[in-house]
Amino acid sequence: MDHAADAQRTDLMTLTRHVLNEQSKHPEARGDLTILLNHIVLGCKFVCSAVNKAGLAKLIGLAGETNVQGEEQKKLDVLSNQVFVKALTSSGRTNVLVSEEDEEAIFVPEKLRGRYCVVFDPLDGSSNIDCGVSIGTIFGIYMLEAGKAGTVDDLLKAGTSMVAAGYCMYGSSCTLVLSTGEDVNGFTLDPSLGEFILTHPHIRIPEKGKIYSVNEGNAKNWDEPTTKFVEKAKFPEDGSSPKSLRYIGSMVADVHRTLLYGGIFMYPADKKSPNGKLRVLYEVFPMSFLVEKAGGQAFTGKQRALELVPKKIHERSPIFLGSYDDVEEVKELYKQYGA
Ligand code: AFP
Repeated sequence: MDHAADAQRTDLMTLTRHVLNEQSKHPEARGDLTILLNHIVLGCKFVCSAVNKAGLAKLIGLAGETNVQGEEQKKLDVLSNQVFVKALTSSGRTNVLVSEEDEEAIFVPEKLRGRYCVVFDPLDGSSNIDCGVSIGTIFGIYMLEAGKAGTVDDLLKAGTSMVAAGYCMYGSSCTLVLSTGEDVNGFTLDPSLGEFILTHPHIRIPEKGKIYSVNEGNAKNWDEPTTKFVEKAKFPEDGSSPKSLRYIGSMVADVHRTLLYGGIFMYPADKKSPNGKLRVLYEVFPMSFLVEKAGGQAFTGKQRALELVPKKIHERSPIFLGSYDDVEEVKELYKQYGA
């Protein structure tokens, strides 16, 4: 990035301006998605500010509750969830919400109801909060038929029916990556303006990468295709250079790097967790949507990730996503081992 040139720029493409431009390509659009996205952006700005102040404000620490997955909830998880639920509900554009932090789906009161359903993880990677590692918010958006009161079944659909998805990473800078169905664009929060500015237009994931990203501590329980893929990454049979291993343990940060630099991120099934760890609705689907829109692939070990139809709102699935050729190699291995 040319910082000197950036400082001179006067024509800033803000996220709102970008979304309005996208909206103008659809004359039938009434601006509802734009309004909804503005409320999501507000939630992201609030959480970004809370994450930055967490150490000072003594927000770090256990809230003394556990979430539906039996994991310890941190205060920031609780706060972020409340912020997003309120921001989404008050937008007047949402209908059914599913949050990682709430066991049951949330049905928006009739007077505030709109056409969109939102699935989200308000603060993913929260076990990294205490050591200042990047964490993030992940979201996916579905649209209901006009006038319909939504049900949970409206969300138990293939990921291909999502209309938009994105994430916001709270890292050394606050970056929001969004796709409303066409391309993928990245925006960085300018704290002095309080605006997300387009800094990564038309993100395309390199066709093949030099990085693999996985929790290798689980290797003893992996299936054969995963084991073989990682072995080939370290000891290539074709004389090429070995791949580098990078694993943060925070999906938003690992996927963000994968989108920009290429490579593969995986959370495979293993003997202890046959469905992997990551949740379909608010981790696997939104990230798979973004990776596909950026030219990559996302595979569960059995099928294209976005074609999976979850049976429960908090269902988990194994996931391999990233550069097209790297995921293709995983698919070949699953074919070969008949797994
Ligand atoms: P936490 O929210 O409990 O930190 O989990 C983060 C996460 O859901 C996802 O962001 C990571 O990719 C993955 O779990 C890391 O899992 P492992 O710690 O098992 O590698």
